[in-house]
Amino acid sequence: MKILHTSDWHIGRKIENIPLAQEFDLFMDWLIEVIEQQQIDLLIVAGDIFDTGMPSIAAQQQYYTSISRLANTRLQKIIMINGNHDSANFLLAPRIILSGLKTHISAGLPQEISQLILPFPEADPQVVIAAVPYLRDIDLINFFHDTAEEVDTQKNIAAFYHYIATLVEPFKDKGIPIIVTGHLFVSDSALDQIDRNDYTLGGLIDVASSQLPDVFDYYALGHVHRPWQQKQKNIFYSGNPFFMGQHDIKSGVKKGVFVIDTDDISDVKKIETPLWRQMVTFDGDFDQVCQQIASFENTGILSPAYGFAKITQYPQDRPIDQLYQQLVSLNQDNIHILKAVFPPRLSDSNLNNQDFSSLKEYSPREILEFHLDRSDYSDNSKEQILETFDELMAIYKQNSGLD
Ligand SMILES: [Mn+2]
Repeated sequence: MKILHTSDWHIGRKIENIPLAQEFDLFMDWLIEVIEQQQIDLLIVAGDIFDTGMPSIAAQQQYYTSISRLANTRLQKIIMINGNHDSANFLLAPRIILSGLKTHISAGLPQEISQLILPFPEADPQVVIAAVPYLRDIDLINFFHDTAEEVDTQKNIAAFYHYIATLVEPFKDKGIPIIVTGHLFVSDSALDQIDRNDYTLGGLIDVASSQLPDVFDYYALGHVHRPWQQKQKNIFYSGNPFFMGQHDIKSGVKKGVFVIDTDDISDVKKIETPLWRQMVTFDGDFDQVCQQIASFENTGILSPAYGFAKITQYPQDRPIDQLYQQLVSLNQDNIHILKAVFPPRLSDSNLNNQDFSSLKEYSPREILEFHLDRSDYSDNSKEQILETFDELMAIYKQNSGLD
């Protein structure tokens, strides 16, 4: 029995208002080819199916088209869980129709937790999938009957996985491999501080891998966008299948999916996805960035590549809008500059004296940082203000479909 693990499709995602629909379509073509070539029987999608809880019509169309295409492959079953970006109810609404398309949706906690345990094939199981969805605080509080003072999300998540471990024990005793899913942030030293900030956005609590049970042969996880594995606990993040923004560029790790064979479950294979759309960052003073952009060669399949520029210094006698226009007009066949950040002019004592037309070159966070730098707050307070800001922005983006 062969299983393919992928996650974080973020259907409907846009960067700087440009939809990543073409990238997703190419991914789906590729995925279907891989399913046939590798003779995959089961597909697991570990959450963040959509980018937002109420996806656009175009995103919904892409989702249902993909499911019907996948159902027409050799796959016997598709198991999807919700992520922190998804609305559980939205995913569950068509579940009866989707069950006719080989698709099982696990989103939110059912009344009977044992319903999360899916032996496969049912009559004579060769593998058991414990389809644990994204665990929201409220689900866990209800499940553990916590009072307000007792709430400890970190402890609850770990305890829930230990409870699931007791449910799969009879299968484990028969030597049947157990795969558990999840959409959570397992923190370990391999993830640096920047990643931690990215992944605890939206209020996700980090759980140390040492707190999780040992019984599972494979944790098929979503949430961390970089492919990542922790062998001691069999923890695997497939990551998102293609570049979805600036944070994907810095890791330098190739995107992909994981393939598991129940005949030898410890032998996990990563299959890299092609580089459909290359994304790059340019850093330096204005002339250096111009040169980098002008000499850039696109190695992605789609043209142009997408670029993000961060300018450290620039001629003080020219308006930022003009410099910006110069940047974006360079090498347009190869590279499309989605965003260029210019630091505030040194001559300006505060933002009030700035040419406000250039404010759009800054992210809201950069404007806040600019003000904090000039404030009397302690470093500690500044950090707390920025953290609170990040949390609010994540909630706002999630609810409004921006990002
Ligand atoms: Mn995600």
